Amino acid sequence: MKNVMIIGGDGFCGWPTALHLSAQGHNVTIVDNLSRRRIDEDLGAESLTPIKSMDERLAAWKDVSGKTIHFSNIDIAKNVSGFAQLIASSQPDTIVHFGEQRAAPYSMRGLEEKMYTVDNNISGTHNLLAIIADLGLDPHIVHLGTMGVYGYDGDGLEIPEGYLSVKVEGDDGQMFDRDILYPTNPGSVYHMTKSMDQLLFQFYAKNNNFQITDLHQGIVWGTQTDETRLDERLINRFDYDGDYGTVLNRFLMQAAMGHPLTVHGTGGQTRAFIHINDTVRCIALAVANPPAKDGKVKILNQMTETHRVRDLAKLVADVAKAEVAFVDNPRKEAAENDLKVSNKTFLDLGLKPTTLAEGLMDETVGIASKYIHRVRENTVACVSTWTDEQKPGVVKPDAVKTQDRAA
Ligand code: NAD
Ligand code: USQ
Repeated sequence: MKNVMIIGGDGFCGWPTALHLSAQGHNVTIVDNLSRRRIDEDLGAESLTPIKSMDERLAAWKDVSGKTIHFSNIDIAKNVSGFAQLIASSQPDTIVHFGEQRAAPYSMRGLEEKMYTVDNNISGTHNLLAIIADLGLDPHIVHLGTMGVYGYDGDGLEIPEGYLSVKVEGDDGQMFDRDILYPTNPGSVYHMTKSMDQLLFQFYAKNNNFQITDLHQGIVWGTQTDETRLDERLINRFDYDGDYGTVLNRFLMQAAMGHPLTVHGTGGQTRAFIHINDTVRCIALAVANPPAKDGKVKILNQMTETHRVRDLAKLVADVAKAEVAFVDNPRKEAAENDLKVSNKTFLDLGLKPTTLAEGLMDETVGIASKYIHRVRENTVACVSTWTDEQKPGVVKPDAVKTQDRAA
Protein backbone atom coordinates (compact mmCIF):
# COMPACT_ATOMS: atom_id res chain seq x y z
CA MET A 1 0.00 0.00 0.00
CA LYS A 2 1.35 3.41 -0.94
CA ASN A 3 0.40 6.95 0.02
CA VAL A 4 -0.62 8.38 -3.35
CA MET A 5 -1.39 12.05 -4.02
CA ILE A 6 -3.39 12.70 -7.18
CA ILE A 7 -3.21 16.28 -8.44
CA GLY A 8 -6.15 16.96 -10.77
CA GLY A 9 -8.12 14.08 -9.29
CA ASP A 10 -11.50 15.68 -10.08
CA GLY A 11 -10.81 15.59 -13.83
CA PHE A 12 -11.61 13.19 -16.66
CA CYS A 13 -8.47 11.05 -16.20
CA GLY A 14 -7.77 11.87 -12.55
CA TRP A 15 -11.12 10.82 -11.05
CA PRO A 16 -11.17 7.24 -12.42
CA THR A 17 -7.46 6.91 -11.57
CA ALA A 18 -8.14 7.94 -7.95
CA LEU A 19 -10.88 5.28 -7.72
CA HIS A 20 -8.72 2.60 -9.35
CA LEU A 21 -5.74 3.21 -7.06
CA SER A 22 -8.03 3.34 -4.01
CA ALA A 23 -9.62 0.04 -5.11
CA GLN A 24 -6.11 -1.44 -5.33
CA GLY A 25 -5.63 -0.59 -1.64
CA HIS A 26 -3.55 2.59 -1.88
CA ASN A 27 -4.23 5.51 0.49
CA VAL A 28 -5.35 8.22 -1.95
CA THR A 29 -5.44 12.00 -1.51
CA ILE A 30 -6.89 14.16 -4.29
CA VAL A 31 -5.63 17.72 -4.75
CA ASP A 32 -7.72 19.80 -7.13
CA ASN A 33 -8.78 23.47 -7.30
CA LEU A 34 -11.93 22.55 -9.30
CA SER A 35 -10.84 25.00 -12.03
CA ARG A 36 -12.11 22.66 -14.74
CA ARG A 37 -15.67 22.96 -13.42
CA ARG A 38 -15.32 26.77 -13.31
CA ILE A 39 -14.07 26.89 -16.92
CA ASP A 40 -17.16 24.90 -17.96
CA GLU A 41 -19.35 27.52 -16.26
CA ASP A 42 -17.47 30.35 -18.04
CA LEU A 43 -17.88 28.60 -21.41
CA GLY A 44 -21.55 27.77 -20.77
CA ALA A 45 -20.54 24.12 -21.27
CA GLU A 46 -21.20 21.00 -19.21
CA SER A 47 -20.23 17.33 -19.18
CA LEU A 48 -22.75 15.24 -21.16
CA THR A 49 -22.81 12.83 -18.23
CA PRO A 50 -24.25 14.16 -14.94
CA ILE A 51 -21.09 14.34 -12.81
CA LYS A 52 -21.60 14.88 -9.09
CA SER A 53 -19.87 17.35 -6.76
CA MET A 54 -16.62 16.21 -5.13
CA ASP A 55 -18.35 15.69 -1.77
CA GLU A 56 -21.03 13.49 -3.35
CA ARG A 57 -18.43 11.54 -5.34
CA LEU A 58 -16.36 10.78 -2.25
CA ALA A 59 -19.41 9.81 -0.18
CA ALA A 60 -20.55 7.48 -2.99
CA TRP A 61 -17.12 5.82 -3.11
CA LYS A 62 -17.24 5.29 0.66
CA ASP A 63 -20.72 3.69 0.33
CA VAL A 64 -19.66 1.42 -2.52
CA SER A 65 -16.18 0.38 -1.41
CA GLY A 66 -15.92 1.25 2.27
CA LYS A 67 -12.76 3.20 1.42
CA THR A 68 -11.97 6.85 2.14
CA ILE A 69 -10.36 9.15 -0.43
CA HIS A 70 -9.10 12.43 1.07
CA PHE A 71 -9.57 15.74 -0.77
CA SER A 72 -7.83 19.13 -0.58
CA ASN A 73 -9.02 22.09 -2.64
CA ILE A 74 -5.66 23.74 -3.46
CA ASP A 75 -4.44 25.68 -6.50
CA ILE A 76 -0.96 24.21 -6.98
CA ALA A 77 0.07 27.08 -9.28
CA LYS A 78 -0.81 29.82 -6.76
CA ASN A 79 -1.09 28.47 -3.22
CA VAL A 80 2.52 27.45 -2.64
CA SER A 81 2.41 27.43 1.16
CA GLY A 82 -0.85 25.44 1.32
CA PHE A 83 0.49 22.92 -1.19
CA ALA A 84 3.82 22.61 0.66
CA GLN A 85 2.03 22.07 3.99
CA LEU A 86 -0.13 19.34 2.49
CA ILE A 87 2.86 17.51 0.99
CA ALA A 88 4.81 17.84 4.25
CA SER A 89 1.92 16.46 6.33
CA SER A 90 0.81 13.66 3.99
CA GLN A 91 4.34 12.49 3.00
CA PRO A 92 3.26 10.85 -0.29
CA ASP A 93 5.27 7.94 -1.72
CA THR A 94 3.90 8.76 -5.18
CA ILE A 95 2.46 11.94 -6.68
CA VAL A 96 0.46 11.59 -9.90
CA HIS A 97 0.25 14.98 -11.64
CA PHE A 98 -2.79 15.54 -13.92
CA GLY A 99 -3.42 19.12 -12.71
CA GLU A 100 -3.02 21.26 -15.82
CA GLN A 101 -5.18 23.14 -18.35
CA ARG A 102 -5.37 20.45 -20.99
CA ALA A 103 -7.38 21.70 -23.99
CA ALA A 104 -5.43 22.82 -27.05
CA PRO A 105 -8.35 24.89 -28.48
CA TYR A 106 -8.94 26.60 -25.11
CA SER A 107 -5.22 27.50 -24.97
CA MET A 108 -5.55 29.19 -28.40
CA ARG A 109 -8.76 31.11 -27.65
CA GLY A 110 -7.15 34.47 -26.90
CA LEU A 111 -4.60 36.37 -24.85
CA GLU A 112 -6.12 35.56 -21.47
CA GLU A 113 -6.37 31.83 -22.13
CA LYS A 114 -2.82 31.66 -23.50
CA MET A 115 -1.48 33.42 -20.41
CA TYR A 116 -3.57 31.31 -18.05
CA THR A 117 -2.45 28.04 -19.67
CA VAL A 118 1.25 28.94 -19.46
CA ASP A 119 1.03 30.39 -15.91
CA ASN A 120 -1.06 27.53 -14.58
CA ASN A 121 0.78 24.62 -16.17
CA ILE A 122 4.38 25.77 -15.83
CA SER A 123 4.01 27.26 -12.33
CA GLY A 124 2.08 24.24 -11.09
CA THR A 125 4.67 21.75 -12.33
CA HIS A 126 7.61 23.80 -11.09
CA ASN A 127 5.99 24.47 -7.70
CA LEU A 128 5.56 20.73 -7.22
CA LEU A 129 9.22 20.01 -8.00
CA ALA A 130 10.64 22.93 -6.02
CA ILE A 131 8.50 22.16 -2.94
CA ILE A 132 9.64 18.53 -2.90
CA ALA A 133 13.26 19.64 -3.21
CA ASP A 134 12.78 22.20 -0.42
CA LEU A 135 11.19 19.65 1.91
CA GLY A 136 13.94 17.12 1.15
CA LEU A 137 11.38 14.46 0.21
CA ASP A 138 11.73 11.70 -2.31
CA PRO A 139 8.37 10.69 -3.84
CA HIS A 140 8.05 9.08 -7.26
CA ILE A 141 6.44 11.67 -9.56
CA VAL A 142 4.21 10.39 -12.35
CA HIS A 143 3.28 13.13 -14.83
CA LEU A 144 0.71 13.08 -17.60
CA GLY A 145 2.39 14.49 -20.66
CA THR A 146 1.20 14.22 -24.24
CA MET A 147 2.06 12.55 -27.55
CA GLY A 148 1.69 16.07 -28.99
CA VAL A 149 5.16 17.08 -27.75
CA TYR A 150 6.60 15.07 -30.63
CA GLY A 151 4.50 16.97 -33.18
CA TYR A 152 2.51 15.54 -36.05
CA ASP A 153 4.62 16.11 -39.12
CA GLY A 154 5.63 12.47 -39.21
CA ASP A 155 6.49 10.50 -42.30
CA GLY A 156 6.31 7.04 -40.72
CA LEU A 157 9.50 6.98 -38.59
CA GLU A 158 8.56 5.16 -35.38
CA ILE A 159 8.47 7.63 -32.46
CA PRO A 160 10.64 6.23 -29.66
CA GLU A 161 9.83 6.53 -25.96
CA GLY A 162 11.07 10.06 -25.28
CA TYR A 163 14.70 9.88 -26.33
CA LEU A 164 16.49 9.80 -29.64
CA SER A 165 19.90 8.17 -30.04
CA VAL A 166 21.84 10.32 -32.49
CA LYS A 167 25.34 10.45 -33.92
CA VAL A 168 26.87 13.90 -34.31
CA GLU A 169 29.90 14.54 -36.48
CA GLY A 170 32.61 16.71 -34.86
CA ASP A 171 34.91 19.13 -36.73
CA ASP A 172 37.55 16.48 -37.26
CA GLY A 173 35.09 13.91 -38.60
CA GLN A 174 34.96 12.04 -35.29
CA MET A 175 31.46 10.68 -34.51
CA PHE A 176 29.90 11.39 -31.09
CA ASP A 177 26.94 9.43 -29.63
CA ARG A 178 24.21 11.38 -27.89
CA ASP A 179 20.92 10.30 -26.24
CA ILE A 180 18.76 13.43 -26.46
CA LEU A 181 15.17 14.33 -25.62
CA TYR A 182 13.18 13.81 -28.83
CA PRO A 183 13.02 17.33 -30.36
CA THR A 184 9.70 18.91 -29.40
CA ASN A 185 7.36 20.27 -32.03
CA PRO A 186 4.24 21.47 -30.18
CA GLY A 187 1.12 22.42 -32.15
CA SER A 188 -0.61 24.67 -29.59
CA VAL A 189 0.17 26.78 -26.50
CA TYR A 190 -1.11 23.87 -24.41
CA HIS A 191 1.21 21.37 -26.11
CA MET A 192 4.04 23.92 -25.71
CA THR A 193 3.57 23.87 -21.91
CA LYS A 194 3.98 20.09 -21.96
CA SER A 195 7.23 20.51 -23.91
CA MET A 196 8.42 22.99 -21.28
CA ASP A 197 7.43 20.60 -18.46
CA GLN A 198 9.88 18.10 -19.96
CA LEU A 199 12.82 20.45 -19.30
CA LEU A 200 11.70 21.05 -15.71
CA PHE A 201 11.64 17.30 -15.14
CA GLN A 202 14.98 16.79 -16.85
CA PHE A 203 16.61 19.39 -14.59
CA TYR A 204 15.22 18.05 -11.29
CA ALA A 205 15.96 14.42 -12.22
CA LYS A 206 19.58 15.38 -12.89
CA ASN A 207 20.09 17.92 -10.08
CA ASN A 208 18.06 16.34 -7.27
CA ASN A 209 18.07 12.72 -8.44
CA PHE A 210 14.24 12.69 -8.43
CA GLN A 211 12.42 9.60 -9.68
CA ILE A 212 10.15 10.88 -12.45
CA THR A 213 7.97 9.02 -14.94
CA ASP A 214 6.57 11.18 -17.77
CA LEU A 215 3.73 9.51 -19.65
CA HIS A 216 3.31 10.78 -23.19
CA GLN A 217 -0.36 10.04 -23.57
CA GLY A 218 -2.46 9.97 -26.74
CA ILE A 219 -6.08 11.18 -27.02
CA VAL A 220 -8.21 9.51 -24.37
CA TRP A 221 -11.63 8.25 -25.42
CA GLY A 222 -14.45 6.49 -23.61
CA THR A 223 -16.06 7.42 -20.31
CA GLN A 224 -16.49 4.66 -17.80
CA THR A 225 -14.00 2.43 -16.02
CA ASP A 226 -14.57 -0.66 -13.88
CA GLU A 227 -14.86 1.57 -10.79
CA THR A 228 -16.92 4.50 -12.17
CA ARG A 229 -19.56 2.00 -13.38
CA LEU A 230 -20.23 0.79 -9.84
CA ASP A 231 -22.66 3.63 -9.01
CA GLU A 232 -24.28 6.39 -11.10
CA ARG A 233 -22.90 8.95 -8.60
CA LEU A 234 -19.34 7.90 -9.57
CA ILE A 235 -19.87 8.57 -13.29
CA ASN A 236 -16.94 10.11 -15.16
CA ARG A 237 -17.12 13.31 -17.20
CA PHE A 238 -17.72 13.27 -20.98
CA ASP A 239 -16.64 16.53 -22.68
CA TYR A 240 -17.96 17.26 -26.15
CA ASP A 241 -17.84 21.07 -26.48
CA GLY A 242 -15.69 22.79 -29.11
CA ASP A 243 -12.78 23.39 -26.70
CA TYR A 244 -12.63 20.40 -24.34
CA GLY A 245 -14.37 17.70 -26.39
CA THR A 246 -11.80 15.39 -27.97
CA VAL A 247 -12.41 14.14 -31.46
CA LEU A 248 -13.87 10.66 -30.93
CA ASN A 249 -16.16 11.68 -28.06
CA ARG A 250 -17.33 14.62 -30.19
CA PHE A 251 -18.14 12.33 -33.10
CA LEU A 252 -20.09 9.96 -30.83
CA MET A 253 -22.10 12.84 -29.37
CA GLN A 254 -22.69 14.40 -32.80
CA ALA A 255 -23.96 11.07 -34.15
CA ALA A 256 -26.33 10.73 -31.19
CA MET A 257 -27.79 14.24 -31.71
CA GLY A 258 -28.12 13.85 -35.50
CA HIS A 259 -25.41 16.43 -36.25
CA PRO A 260 -22.94 15.72 -39.09
CA LEU A 261 -19.53 14.61 -37.80
CA THR A 262 -17.23 17.64 -38.09
CA VAL A 263 -14.01 16.45 -39.73
CA HIS A 264 -11.43 19.27 -39.78
CA GLY A 265 -9.93 19.80 -43.24
CA THR A 266 -9.26 16.58 -45.12
CA GLY A 267 -9.34 14.47 -41.95
CA GLY A 268 -5.89 13.17 -42.92
CA GLN A 269 -4.54 13.93 -39.42
CA THR A 270 -3.35 10.70 -37.79
CA ARG A 271 -3.43 10.64 -33.99
CA ALA A 272 -2.73 8.20 -31.16
CA PHE A 273 -5.61 6.98 -28.95
CA ILE A 274 -6.15 5.15 -25.67
CA HIS A 275 -9.30 4.09 -23.81
CA ILE A 276 -9.85 5.59 -20.34
CA ASN A 277 -9.82 2.09 -18.81
CA ASP A 278 -6.31 1.59 -20.21
CA THR A 279 -5.26 5.06 -18.97
CA VAL A 280 -6.00 4.04 -15.38
CA ARG A 281 -4.30 0.65 -15.84
CA CYS A 282 -1.18 2.29 -17.29
CA ILE A 283 -0.97 4.70 -14.37
CA ALA A 284 -1.32 1.84 -11.90
CA LEU A 285 1.54 0.08 -13.74
CA ALA A 286 3.64 3.26 -13.66
CA VAL A 287 2.98 3.69 -9.91
CA ALA A 288 4.02 0.08 -9.27
CA ASN A 289 7.21 0.38 -11.34
CA PRO A 290 9.20 3.50 -10.38
CA PRO A 291 12.30 4.21 -12.44
CA ALA A 292 15.86 3.73 -11.28
CA LYS A 293 17.50 6.72 -9.59
CA ASP A 294 19.85 7.38 -12.46
CA GLY A 295 19.33 11.09 -13.04
CA LYS A 296 17.16 10.44 -16.09
CA VAL A 297 13.40 10.88 -16.55
CA LYS A 298 11.66 7.66 -17.61
CA ILE A 299 9.43 8.47 -20.59
CA LEU A 300 6.73 6.06 -21.75
CA ASN A 301 4.33 6.43 -24.66
CA GLN A 302 0.85 5.81 -23.27
CA MET A 303 -1.28 4.97 -26.31
CA THR A 304 -2.66 1.82 -27.87
CA GLU A 305 -3.85 2.59 -31.43
CA THR A 306 -3.39 5.19 -34.15
CA HIS A 307 -6.19 6.34 -36.46
CA ARG A 308 -6.74 8.91 -39.16
CA VAL A 309 -9.54 11.36 -38.26
CA ARG A 310 -11.55 10.70 -41.46
CA ASP A 311 -11.37 6.92 -40.83
CA LEU A 312 -12.67 7.45 -37.30
CA ALA A 313 -15.53 9.53 -38.67
CA LYS A 314 -16.42 6.76 -41.13
CA LEU A 315 -16.30 4.13 -38.38
CA VAL A 316 -18.65 6.13 -36.12
CA ALA A 317 -20.88 7.09 -39.07
CA ASP A 318 -21.27 3.40 -39.99
CA VAL A 319 -21.97 2.24 -36.42
CA ALA A 320 -24.34 5.11 -35.55
CA LYS A 321 -25.78 5.89 -39.02
CA ALA A 322 -24.51 9.48 -39.16
CA GLU A 323 -23.35 11.87 -41.89
CA VAL A 324 -19.82 13.23 -42.20
CA ALA A 325 -19.07 16.91 -42.96
CA PHE A 326 -15.63 18.14 -43.98
CA VAL A 327 -15.33 21.63 -42.39
CA ASP A 328 -12.63 24.35 -42.52
CA ASN A 329 -9.87 23.43 -40.09
CA PRO A 330 -9.74 25.98 -37.23
CA ARG A 331 -6.24 24.71 -36.34
CA LYS A 332 -2.83 25.10 -37.93
CA GLU A 333 -1.72 21.51 -38.40
CA ALA A 334 -0.44 19.22 -41.15
CA ALA A 335 -3.34 18.20 -43.39
CA GLU A 336 -2.00 14.63 -43.66
CA ASN A 337 0.54 12.79 -41.52
CA ASP A 338 1.66 9.26 -40.75
CA LEU A 339 2.19 8.17 -37.17
CA LYS A 340 4.02 5.13 -35.85
CA VAL A 341 4.64 5.01 -32.11
CA SER A 342 6.55 2.64 -29.86
CA ASN A 343 4.51 1.64 -26.77
CA LYS A 344 6.72 -1.32 -25.95
CA THR A 345 7.17 -0.62 -22.23
CA PHE A 346 3.49 -0.82 -21.29
CA LEU A 347 2.93 -3.89 -23.47
CA ASP A 348 5.94 -5.54 -21.78
CA LEU A 349 4.47 -4.62 -18.38
CA GLY A 350 1.33 -6.56 -19.32
CA LEU A 351 -1.12 -3.97 -20.71
CA LYS A 352 -3.89 -5.62 -22.75
CA PRO A 353 -5.40 -2.77 -24.80
CA THR A 354 -9.13 -2.11 -25.21
CA THR A 355 -9.55 -1.62 -28.94
CA LEU A 356 -11.83 0.85 -30.63
CA ALA A 357 -13.64 -2.01 -32.31
CA GLU A 358 -14.53 -3.51 -28.88
CA GLY A 359 -15.45 -0.34 -26.98
CA LEU A 360 -17.23 1.80 -29.53
CA MET A 361 -20.73 0.30 -29.29
CA ASP A 362 -20.68 0.52 -25.51
CA GLU A 363 -19.92 4.23 -25.68
CA THR A 364 -22.45 4.89 -28.43
CA VAL A 365 -25.36 3.25 -26.67
CA GLY A 366 -24.30 3.40 -23.00
CA ILE A 367 -23.22 7.04 -22.90
CA ALA A 368 -23.83 9.23 -25.96
CA SER A 369 -27.40 8.06 -26.66
CA LYS A 370 -28.34 7.66 -22.99
CA TYR A 371 -27.42 11.23 -22.02
CA ILE A 372 -27.99 13.09 -25.30
CA HIS A 373 -31.02 14.90 -23.75
CA ARG A 374 -28.48 16.89 -21.71
CA VAL A 375 -26.59 18.22 -24.76
CA ARG A 376 -26.08 22.00 -25.01
CA GLU A 377 -26.26 22.46 -28.77
CA ASN A 378 -24.72 25.95 -28.71
CA THR A 379 -21.41 24.58 -27.36
CA VAL A 380 -20.83 22.01 -30.12
CA ALA A 381 -19.09 24.31 -32.66
CA CYS A 382 -15.30 24.79 -32.52
CA VAL A 383 -14.91 28.57 -32.24
CA SER A 384 -11.26 28.78 -31.09
CA THR A 385 -8.97 29.36 -34.05
CA TRP A 386 -5.18 29.12 -34.19
CA THR A 387 -4.79 32.48 -36.01
CA ASP A 388 -7.03 35.54 -36.38
CA GLU A 389 -7.17 34.97 -40.13
CA GLN A 390 -9.08 31.73 -39.51
CA LYS A 391 -11.88 33.50 -37.62
CA PRO A 392 -15.17 33.44 -39.52
CA GLY A 393 -15.90 36.79 -41.17
CA VAL A 394 -12.26 37.98 -41.06
CA VAL A 395 -11.16 39.31 -44.45
CA LYS A 396 -7.75 37.85 -45.27
CA PRO A 397 -5.01 40.37 -46.26
CA ASP A 398 -4.70 38.74 -49.70
CA ALA A 399 -8.40 39.28 -50.32
CA VAL A 400 -8.05 42.99 -49.40
CA LYS A 401 -5.17 43.42 -51.83
CA THR A 402 -7.17 41.77 -54.61
CA GLN A 403 -10.15 44.08 -53.93
CA ASP A 404 -7.89 47.17 -53.89
CA ARG A 405 -6.32 46.13 -57.18
CA ALA A 406 -9.77 45.57 -58.71
CA ALA A 407 -10.87 49.08 -57.64
P1 NAD B 1 -9.22 17.67 -16.96
O1 NAD B 1 -9.24 19.10 -17.32
O2 NAD B 1 -10.49 16.88 -17.00
O3 NAD B 1 -8.58 17.47 -15.50
C1 NAD B 1 -7.54 18.28 -15.00
C2 NAD B 1 -7.85 18.55 -13.53
O4 NAD B 1 -6.79 19.34 -12.99
C3 NAD B 1 -9.14 19.34 -13.35
O5 NAD B 1 -9.98 18.70 -12.41
C4 NAD B 1 -8.68 20.71 -12.86
O6 NAD B 1 -9.61 21.32 -11.98
C5 NAD B 1 -7.34 20.38 -12.19
N1 NAD B 1 -6.38 21.49 -12.17
C6 NAD B 1 -5.97 22.25 -13.23
N2 NAD B 1 -5.10 23.20 -12.82
C7 NAD B 1 -4.95 23.03 -11.47
C8 NAD B 1 -4.23 23.72 -10.47
N3 NAD B 1 -3.47 24.80 -10.76
N4 NAD B 1 -4.29 23.28 -9.18
C9 NAD B 1 -5.06 22.20 -8.86
N5 NAD B 1 -5.79 21.51 -9.77
C10 NAD B 1 -5.75 21.93 -11.07
O7 NAD B 1 -8.12 16.98 -17.89
P2 NAD B 1 -7.87 15.43 -18.21
O8 NAD B 1 -8.46 15.12 -19.52
O9 NAD B 1 -8.24 14.61 -17.03
O10 NAD B 1 -6.30 15.43 -18.37
C11 NAD B 1 -5.45 15.20 -17.25
C12 NAD B 1 -4.00 15.30 -17.67
O11 NAD B 1 -3.74 14.34 -18.69
C13 NAD B 1 -3.65 16.68 -18.25
O12 NAD B 1 -2.42 17.10 -17.76
C14 NAD B 1 -3.59 16.44 -19.74
O13 NAD B 1 -2.65 17.27 -20.33
C15 NAD B 1 -3.18 14.96 -19.82
N6 NAD B 1 -3.70 14.34 -21.05
C16 NAD B 1 -5.05 14.25 -21.29
C17 NAD B 1 -5.51 13.65 -22.47
C18 NAD B 1 -6.96 13.57 -22.82
O14 NAD B 1 -7.29 13.15 -23.95
N7 NAD B 1 -7.87 13.92 -21.94
C19 NAD B 1 -4.57 13.11 -23.36
C20 NAD B 1 -3.21 13.22 -23.09
C21 NAD B 1 -2.78 13.83 -21.92
N1 USQ C 1 -10.73 17.28 -34.87
C1 USQ C 1 -11.66 17.16 -35.89
N2 USQ C 1 -12.96 17.47 -35.61
C2 USQ C 1 -13.37 17.86 -34.37
C3 USQ C 1 -12.41 17.97 -33.34
C4 USQ C 1 -11.09 17.67 -33.62
O1 USQ C 1 -11.33 16.81 -37.03
O2 USQ C 1 -14.58 18.12 -34.20
C5 USQ C 1 -9.31 16.96 -35.17
C6 USQ C 1 -8.33 18.06 -34.77
O3 USQ C 1 -8.21 19.04 -35.78
C7 USQ C 1 -7.06 17.24 -34.54
C8 USQ C 1 -7.57 15.89 -34.03
O4 USQ C 1 -8.95 15.84 -34.39
O5 USQ C 1 -6.41 17.02 -35.76
C9 USQ C 1 -7.40 15.68 -32.56
O6 USQ C 1 -8.03 16.74 -31.84
P1 USQ C 1 -8.50 16.52 -30.32
O7 USQ C 1 -9.23 17.75 -29.88
O8 USQ C 1 -9.19 15.21 -30.18
O9 USQ C 1 -7.10 16.34 -29.54
P2 USQ C 1 -5.97 17.36 -29.13
O10 USQ C 1 -6.34 18.76 -29.37
O11 USQ C 1 -4.70 16.89 -29.76
O12 USQ C 1 -5.86 17.20 -27.56
C10 USQ C 1 -6.24 16.03 -26.84
C11 USQ C 1 -6.35 16.39 -25.36
C12 USQ C 1 -4.97 16.82 -24.85
C13 USQ C 1 -3.96 15.73 -25.13
C14 USQ C 1 -3.93 15.38 -26.62
C15 USQ C 1 -3.09 14.14 -26.89
O13 USQ C 1 -7.30 17.44 -25.17
O14 USQ C 1 -5.04 17.04 -23.44
O15 USQ C 1 -2.67 16.13 -24.73
O16 USQ C 1 -5.28 15.01 -27.03
S1 USQ C 1 -2.30 14.24 -28.42
O17 USQ C 1 -3.26 14.59 -29.45
O18 USQ C 1 -1.73 12.93 -28.68
O19 USQ C 1 -1.30 15.27 -28.33
